[in-house]
Order: sequence, then structure tokens, then C-alpha cells
Amino acid sequence: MTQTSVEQISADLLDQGYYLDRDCTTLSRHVFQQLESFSPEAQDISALMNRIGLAGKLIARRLSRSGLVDDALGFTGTVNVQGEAVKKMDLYSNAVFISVFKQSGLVCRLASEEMEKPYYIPENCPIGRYTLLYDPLDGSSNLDINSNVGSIFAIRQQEGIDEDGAALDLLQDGHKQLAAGYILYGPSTMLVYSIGKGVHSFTLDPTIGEFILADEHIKTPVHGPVYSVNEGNFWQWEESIRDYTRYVHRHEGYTARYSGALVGDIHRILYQGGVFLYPGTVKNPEGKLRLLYESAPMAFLIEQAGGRATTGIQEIMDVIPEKIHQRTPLVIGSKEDVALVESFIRDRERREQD
Ligand code: AHM
Ligand code: MG
Repeated sequence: MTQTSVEQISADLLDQGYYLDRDCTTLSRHVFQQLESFSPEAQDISALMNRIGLAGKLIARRLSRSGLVDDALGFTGTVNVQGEAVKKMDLYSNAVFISVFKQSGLVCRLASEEMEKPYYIPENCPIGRYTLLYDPLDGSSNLDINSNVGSIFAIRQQEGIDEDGAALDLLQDGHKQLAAGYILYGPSTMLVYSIGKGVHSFTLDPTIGEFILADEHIKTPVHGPVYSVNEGNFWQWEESIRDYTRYVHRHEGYTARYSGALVGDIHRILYQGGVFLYPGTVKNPEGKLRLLYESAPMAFLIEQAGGRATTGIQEIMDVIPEKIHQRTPLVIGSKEDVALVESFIRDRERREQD
């Protein structure tokens, strides 16, 4: 190769600098860019996100081979603290998060929807300044049909050590979250996160084993056509939610999408707008979704993208739980679409008071 052609190739590559930059924007580098610092706090958050990414890679690897390896699919035969049948992948995913944070020195305690009490990592506690809250494998009913599932996470500051498991310091509102996001295991594996400075998505490049920046500062549209709700529960809903559903059935411009995995449905709404609802039902008056592991992290994220999240009467971020596994009704997504649902709730309240 002549000198000129080497120079030419280098120049061409520099011309494509944007792509090279993007290819080199890994999760941990992005955190430093966001925080514009290499301070100890930035180092911590970057390392935390890196560990969450590692958990995502391990779970994605097992999911991609779940039909091929023994003991990946199916139930364990036990029920969790919520009374739900536990799948083998739920347990595996739960353990993966614990395992990646052991010896990290960062996280003293992990609280998950699969564990009755938070899990302490005693060797980390003298220095571990953070708590990880997570739903290790959300939408796990999709597993046996090879459909999308996800992991949801939030990071909070560790406030006191409380080894009896009550974790009273976690009974605080969503504004206490320092970071939140999810990993979507779909055709590709994507990690979406916010540290309170916008919402950013990454795609796992399996050839190099890194999450590479896909989109920065994602903004959810103020309105979208999608409404995402399990209409099989219609008979169990309050009249206001039925009123809303009748409205979208009778007006042009709405389309229904419901995947059975919150992460997948929220990902669609994040990019394309619309609203996701899991209201209270006769069986579960507070709905199905858990505040600390599902609703609050998603509320943090969607608000950072310019959307909203409410129980129908209160902002999700303002809800103070009474117990760590507390459930909340959830209405989340584009501002205008959330407001439309709220208007039906308020109308009903007004009519019932008259
Ligand atoms: P899980 O965390 O036990 O999987 O439950 C949460 C899931 C959400 O991902 C999804 O939106 C919802 O439960 C589906 O519930 P349903 O089958 O009642 O519609
Ligand atoms: Mg879940």
C-alpha cells in the first residue's frame, strides 16, 4: 500500500468520524460524558451502569439459548412473595444481578420483586453507597413463546443499614431515584437509561460485547396513537377506565398494542408515543405492577423523556410506599394521552359526587 492511499484511507475514516464516535460510545463512557466529570460520584455511576450492562449481557446470553440448554425454560414449582409462580429464568436473572454486584464495593443491598426481603452484601456495606431495586425478568410469561421480556432497574442512595429486611429507608418517593432504566431482550438487546439528564438508548453489539449508543435525548411524542392495556380485564375495571376504553374504540386515530411485557410496551411508547395502562382490577385493586421495581423506575424514565406517569389520581413519582412490594395502578406515556385517561377518571369522580 502506498503512503498516499494510507493517508486517503485515514482521511476517509476521519470523514466518517461520527460513526466511529458512535461506535466507541459505550455505556460507561456515556455516563462520564453526561456527568461531564471523572469525579468519584461519576466513577460510581459509570461502574454501576457497567455492572447493570453486564447483568443484561448474561441474561441475554442465556435467553438466546433458552430452547437449547436444560433448565432454562419452565417453572421452578415455587411461588414468590407476590404469590406468582416463579420461572427458572426469573430465579436465574435475579441471581445474576446479585452476582455481578458482589465484590463491586458499590452496592450494599439489592431489593427485587422476586425476593421477600432485600439481599445484603455485607462485605460491600461499609463502603457500598447504593441500593439497587430491580425486576430481574419482567413479562416472564412471554418466555415460553420466545417473545420479548425485560429487566427494570433503579438506583437509590443507601440510607442506613437495616438487616432485619424491613428496609424502611426505601419507603420514599420516586424522586429519590438517582438513575433508572430497563434492558429489553428483543430481536436485539437494548439498554435504556437515565441519570436525570435525559433518556438514552444503547444496543448490544454481540460481536464486541458492548452496549453501543443508539439514540440520545429521546423525547416521547406529546401524543401517539397507541393505547396499551389488557382489555381482558375490562369486566374488572372501574367505570372510568371502561369510559376511556369506549372512547378510543369509538374515535379514529387509536390503535391497540399489548405485548404482555411492560418493558416492550413502554419502549414502543417511548419512541412512538401513546399510553400504557395497568389500572386496578377486582382481583388486584392496586393493579398488578410494583411501585419500587416497575412503576417508579419507568415514571422516572418517561418523565425524563417529556412524558408523564400517574396512578390516575397521583403522580407516580410522588407516591410514598407503605411496604416495599407495594403495587400501584399505572397510567404512563405521552402527556396528552395520560391527560385524556385522567379526564375520564375526574369526570366519573365528579358524577359520583353529584
Ligand atoms: P411480572 O413482573 O411478574 O412479569 O409482571 C409484570 C407484567 C408486565 O410486564 C405486563 O405489563 C403485565 O405484567 C402483564 O400482566 P397481564 O398478563 O395481567 O396483562
Ligand atoms: Mg415485572
